[in-house]
Amino acid sequence: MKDRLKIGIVCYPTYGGSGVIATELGIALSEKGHEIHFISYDQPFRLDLFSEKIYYHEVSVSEYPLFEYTPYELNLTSKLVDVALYEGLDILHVHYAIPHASSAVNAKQILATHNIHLPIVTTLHGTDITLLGKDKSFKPVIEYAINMSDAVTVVSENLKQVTLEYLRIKKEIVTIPNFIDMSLYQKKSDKNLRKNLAGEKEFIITHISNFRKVKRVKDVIKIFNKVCQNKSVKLLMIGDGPERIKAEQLSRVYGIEEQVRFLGKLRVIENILAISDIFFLPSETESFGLVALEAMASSTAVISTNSGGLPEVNINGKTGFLSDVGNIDKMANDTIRLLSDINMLKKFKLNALEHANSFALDNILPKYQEIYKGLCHKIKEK
Ligand code: GMT
Repeated sequence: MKDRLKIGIVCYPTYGGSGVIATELGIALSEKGHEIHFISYDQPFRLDLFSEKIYYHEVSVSEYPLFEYTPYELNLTSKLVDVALYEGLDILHVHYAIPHASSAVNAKQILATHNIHLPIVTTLHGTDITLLGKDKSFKPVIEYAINMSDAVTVVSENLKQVTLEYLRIKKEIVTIPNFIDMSLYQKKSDKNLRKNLAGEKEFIITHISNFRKVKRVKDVIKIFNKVCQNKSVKLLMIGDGPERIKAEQLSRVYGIEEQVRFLGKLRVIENILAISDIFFLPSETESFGLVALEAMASSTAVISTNSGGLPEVNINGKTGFLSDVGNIDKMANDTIRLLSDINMLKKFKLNALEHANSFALDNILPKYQEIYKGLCHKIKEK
């Protein structure tokens, strides 16, 4: 088998964990000498560097008067066939079940008619199973795409259990937790930035998400409102999405709008996390919670729900506190408790950094490389 592979990576380019993981995986693999071909409908938002080992192929969508709904999946399938044929891909790694895994399976079948056998690795990230997998109108396609993939990985033990519970899966599912490039997150706290965003004696609480319903951003404001009555605090809200307006309105209703800053979709979050004391993630469900890991890698304690894979990331009573979904009082009380005991807060921040270290890129990357190697060996044997 070749040491340096040509790897196609399909991901969503938008603000979200699966795109971040796919992009950082591709960058890390390119640094190990592999040639990476990203395929998406837009440049992945964290892919902002030039490297001779990284290529980006944009999927353009065909407009046709007959199409009331544009069949993106078919454009993607054709693009995958094209890139695989002309770039000579050794492996295709798709992030998110639909339409990425289903298009990849289609492309694989088309390529087989050209006598090309392209192994497909599918990584499930969460909502593709916890939301879409439960939806009858997608379920057969998701099951088929997973079962027809050559290898399937999930980002947490919880997601593995949920996938096996909801879907009829015949394939082995391997858990490879999300990872983090620790070197990016150990920035020193920028005093000027801190001074611009909060008073000297104020603690900084941060929330970062795509502001979808599943993130329960109104809960962020509700928890913060209770904390505000006890402690001197600022809340930094990073990201954007459908629920932002509701969160803004709620902060006005509570009269705490001066205490809350909505900073929009920042591409760089490390410097904000470096000045944060506590990170809020009160999600309805979270297969892993990559953003909590990013906060922890920046020595920030986490107040989160206990749903999905979050307990695998945020260790209750050690790196932060966990609560049932919607338990605003407990999340607020836990925050006040932490902010009232500086020694405890310091200890939690250190624990958070230490636990984040166990998800360091160098520990996780070989797990993906092993899967690629195994599949390429199989193809050679055929
Ligand atoms: O959370 C989102 O809405 C974005 C979503 C995505 O697909 O980008 O995130 C999912 O994948 C991340 C990376 O594996 C996980 O860390 C998130 O927990 C997961 N989100 C959910 O399960 C809601």
